[in-house]
Amino acid sequence: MRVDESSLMVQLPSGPVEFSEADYPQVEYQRRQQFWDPIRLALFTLAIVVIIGIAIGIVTHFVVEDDKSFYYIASFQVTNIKYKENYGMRTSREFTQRSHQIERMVSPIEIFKRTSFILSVFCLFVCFFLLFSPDENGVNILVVLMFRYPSTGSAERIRTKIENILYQSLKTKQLPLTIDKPSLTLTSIDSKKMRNLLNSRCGIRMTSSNMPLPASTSTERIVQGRETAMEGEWPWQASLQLRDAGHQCGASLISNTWLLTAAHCFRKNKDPSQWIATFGTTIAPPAVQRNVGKIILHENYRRETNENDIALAQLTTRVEFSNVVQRVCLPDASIKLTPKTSVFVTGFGSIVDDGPTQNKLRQARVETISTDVCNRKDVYDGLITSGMLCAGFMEGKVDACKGDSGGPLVYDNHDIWYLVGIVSWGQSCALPKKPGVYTRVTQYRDWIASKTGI
Ligand code: 4AZ
Repeated sequence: MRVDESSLMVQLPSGPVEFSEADYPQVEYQRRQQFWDPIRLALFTLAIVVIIGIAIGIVTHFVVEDDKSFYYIASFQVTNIKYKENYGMRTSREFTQRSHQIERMVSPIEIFKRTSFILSVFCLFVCFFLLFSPDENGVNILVVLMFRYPSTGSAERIRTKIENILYQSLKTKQLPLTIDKPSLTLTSIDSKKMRNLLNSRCGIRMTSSNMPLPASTSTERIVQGRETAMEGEWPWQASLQLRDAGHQCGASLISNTWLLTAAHCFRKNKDPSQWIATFGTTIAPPAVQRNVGKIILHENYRRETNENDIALAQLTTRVEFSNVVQRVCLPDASIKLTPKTSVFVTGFGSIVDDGPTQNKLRQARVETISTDVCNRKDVYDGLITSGMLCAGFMEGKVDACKGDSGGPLVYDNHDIWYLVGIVSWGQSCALPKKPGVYTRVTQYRDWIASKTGI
């Protein structure tokens, strides 16, 4: 119903008028009635309903994961760089530097900064670099893109939309690499192919919904620690167990059949049939269990000096890579970590000197210590050889301990994790000026390749 405003007005006589106080409430009441006429009321209610609807929609979008995942391979040519042989080697410096540059260029934040912000609210997007190949005009590049999008709309429409956004975004001239725009293509792939592609890489951590796990910031300890690792946080960690005596050592998965560990773990028993390997964040129950078929100790392992404390164990059947079981990358023989680099050690070892094995996996952030410092008279007095690496803190407190032996010391290079050390020895645990000593993996890169082909 429409109400004529003039009929609601108070008719005032001309000239000065004295109002009694009692007149005011009536005028106010009439004005309020005039504002809340039924149409306005209906519109206002509608607006409130719409706002609540949108709010519920957004909350549901982020809280209830009913989004669909869409996977694509983007292929394009870069014309201002030449192909280098090292681009074929995933752990080379050239490969990692270029791939991070490309990942940054097509990263969601950069793309949405350059194009449509609204899309970033409605779709979660992950990309990772996949492959370089030589091209007559430069280098051909493959990037895998993963989107989570509300499940409405056809896959082809979404593909076209994303292709357009990518195309628009790569048009800008400020990019460090010159992209031949017409060469850009986006191909849909299914989740099985996506999983195979994800698993073709090493040192990657994923959540259960295939999103990258954020970098570890925790500084918890193995010794004296309280906090435990999250599922999928250290997916290369294995527990080596003797059938009749349980957990003995840690180990790192470096392929779907090979574990890298410490030679001293097999001092008591070298018979592979007596050993099993488990994966997952708890020893019992394990996420995955395998028998050991072969044990290879370093030929020059010396128990008196702890030199060449490295060994390989081969599983009888391969493991299926997943979000909780994944291989770690082996570093290039040439990489050097500067002193005080942050690294992580993980294991099921004791949390106090001579304490029991832990059922839950623990982690500790430690820092690399130079061999010169570690060999000082007041530290290890010359016992550290070129195949060893010290990590921990001079004040002690954070360290690996008994039962962590053979386990990984890893380094995070732009969310790709590299095995830089194997827990080897140390004087007691977490004492001041007695940091953990690790087998320096880079020193044994060729030995590993000669035994496994990795
Ligand atoms: C061990 O006995 C052991 N604090 C491992 C690591 C360290 C000490 C002892 C380092 O297995």
